[in-house]
Amino acid sequence: MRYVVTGGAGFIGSHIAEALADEGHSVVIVDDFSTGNKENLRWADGVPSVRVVEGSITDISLLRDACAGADGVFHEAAVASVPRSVADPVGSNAVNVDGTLNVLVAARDAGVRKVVLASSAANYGDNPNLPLKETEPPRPQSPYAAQKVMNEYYARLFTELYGLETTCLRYFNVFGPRQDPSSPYSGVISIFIDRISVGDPITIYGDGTQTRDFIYVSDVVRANMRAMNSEYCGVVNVAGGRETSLNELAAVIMECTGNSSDIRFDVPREGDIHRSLADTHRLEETIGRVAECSIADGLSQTIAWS
Ligand code: UD2
Repeated sequence: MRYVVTGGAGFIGSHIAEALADEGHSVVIVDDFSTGNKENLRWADGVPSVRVVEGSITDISLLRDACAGADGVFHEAAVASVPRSVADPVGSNAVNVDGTLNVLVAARDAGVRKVVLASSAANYGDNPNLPLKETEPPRPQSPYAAQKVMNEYYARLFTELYGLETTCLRYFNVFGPRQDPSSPYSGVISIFIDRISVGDPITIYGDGTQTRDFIYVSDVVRANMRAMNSEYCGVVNVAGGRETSLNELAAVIMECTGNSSDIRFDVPREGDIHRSLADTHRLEETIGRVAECSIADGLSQTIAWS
């Protein structure tokens, strides 16, 4: 089979592309290398079944070329930052909404069977009805979340209007190798591992009782593969269905690294969600249970990579 992975040099996209190549598929990676990086593609060096197309999803002719002859598209490219979307709603909309529309049009016109799209738990906003079910009304609280909600509507429309199969995967807090720890808004696990590994202090915003539903990147890859092969079209949570507090997380990382770091507590971040937990019934019923990796095992593998 031939697959396109947009954002294929990014954290999640590069793992999907690598898994596809390992399974013997031919892969076209589309990435503008704005946040993706060439280091994430070292595994592709000299692999003839992988083609890298450098360019943006805002360029539809580039996407048409990439989608020619493809069976499926994994759409991971995005300006995946809430604070950047707040600072630049127009710029992030151009990539996250117009770019996604380009991906759907290019896939439709090339006769692609299915597009699996990266969506986000951000769509739920600060919703106290835990565990969060896909049937909850979206409550976007940032341009980024509004853009991801729009992606879900467009995906559904393309299925209804044009028969292009689509599944939108609402990722919760994904972690693992290749996640970049360099920004203050990087995933908390990448930041904590970066600091604790060298004994530097970590900062917990709030009292550390806030929870997240963390999922290891290989499990997210598994969800993508299964979604591509499933006939189900719609929105699906991708999460472990487990709540872990920041205090627990810091303790487990210290245990796994064998290091200890001072913990500084600071005021909660503006707009921070207190608890997050996914309902995973739809995931299990439509594409199967994917969270095979425990938090501790995922952390060990991430620490080994870092
Ligand atoms: C995640 C997504 C974000 C958006 C949001 C929707 C990531 C990296 N971000 O944000 O894109 O989809 O969900 O709800 O997946 N924290 C600390 N110390 C640090 C860094 C973070 O205490 O040095 C806290 C932070 O205040 C929050 C928790 O850790 O309570 C998780 O932070 P995050 O940035 O990893 O992810 P989140 O859930 O805020």
